Amino acid sequence: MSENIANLEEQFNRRIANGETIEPKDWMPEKYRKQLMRLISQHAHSEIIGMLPEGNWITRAPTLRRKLALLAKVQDEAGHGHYLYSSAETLGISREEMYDQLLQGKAKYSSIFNYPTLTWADMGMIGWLVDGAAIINQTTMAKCSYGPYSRALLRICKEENFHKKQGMEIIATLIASGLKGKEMVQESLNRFWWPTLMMFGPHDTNSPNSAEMMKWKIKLKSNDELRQRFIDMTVEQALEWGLTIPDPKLKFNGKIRSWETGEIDWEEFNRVINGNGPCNHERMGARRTAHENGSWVREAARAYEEKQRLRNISAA
Ligand code: FAQ
Repeated sequence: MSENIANLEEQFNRRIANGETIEPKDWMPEKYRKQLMRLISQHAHSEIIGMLPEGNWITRAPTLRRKLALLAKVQDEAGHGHYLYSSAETLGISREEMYDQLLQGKAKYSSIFNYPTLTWADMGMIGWLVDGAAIINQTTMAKCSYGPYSRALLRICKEENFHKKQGMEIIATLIASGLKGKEMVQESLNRFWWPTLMMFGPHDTNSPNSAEMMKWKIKLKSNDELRQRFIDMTVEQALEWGLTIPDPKLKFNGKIRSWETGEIDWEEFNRVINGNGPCNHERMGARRTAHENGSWVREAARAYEEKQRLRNISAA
């Protein structure tokens, strides 16, 4: 490493240690840039793919009020994808490159969106559990060292809070509607509980990216710490509703005032993140079709841009 780079790196590390925010034009180590591109683009892809499981229920929402709320939620997720793609672009990667990585299967997106949404209760479950897990992860990362990501997350978390509340309201309404409603909620919880715990990623001891990301304050809490925070909060909510967490090993440890769980099925997790979960092919197929169907919009935008460029040249 040249002396100049070593100096820059030392200054950079000092800024991180002082809790300063790194902005796009600041010097940063190449690996810091690469880790952020990977993280933010995966997050953006998750928001866009994450529209599909709920989008599936827009036409079947039980009332107009529910339809409006669901439609707005799915639109919000598209908006989150856009903030995040813009935030990743500040690191020097284009939106086209990120889409290509997704469509070629080179970029990951959250495992949770590879599970089907079979009943209306799943709309409540996604709001309560999936948005709930996302909020725990993202409110922590909103204090991360990279300015554009941190600012995008602040805004996203405000909206995710609404999403969680509308999910909890769906669940509370179903439970209050009587036995059948509560059975629907329980059946949905049985399917979504373990995949939601997987959203936080592998155990800290098996997480190859964590050490570097924590050193640079991209991640501020580890995968296991965040997962435990989610479990402790959510188990109490489930018990309050009279629901059963589908984990025979679940028990409260009074000494540390925390819930201990059974082990996640890591084989299932690896299958899903490597493209072989229940809906991976369907989700990627839907994205590819949407991308192909949207090609005329991209062509029209490019033609308009070129026309404006030529007009500006002739006016100059
Ligand atoms: N799914 O070394 P680590 C939402 C991969 S948004 C798929 O621990 P890292 C809103 C990981 O990428 C949900 N892949 O990785 C919404 C890495 O692979 P790579 C998305 C996973 O980055 C609600 C490898 O395993 N949220 O829900 C998963 O330090 C409702 C090794 O793992 C975010 O993206 C997984 N669950 O930590 C939308 C938040 N876990 O890249 C619609 C930001 C791990 O080396 C409807 N992301 N992998 O090939 C993060 O906080 C982190 O990326 C983690 C993983 C914690 C997910």
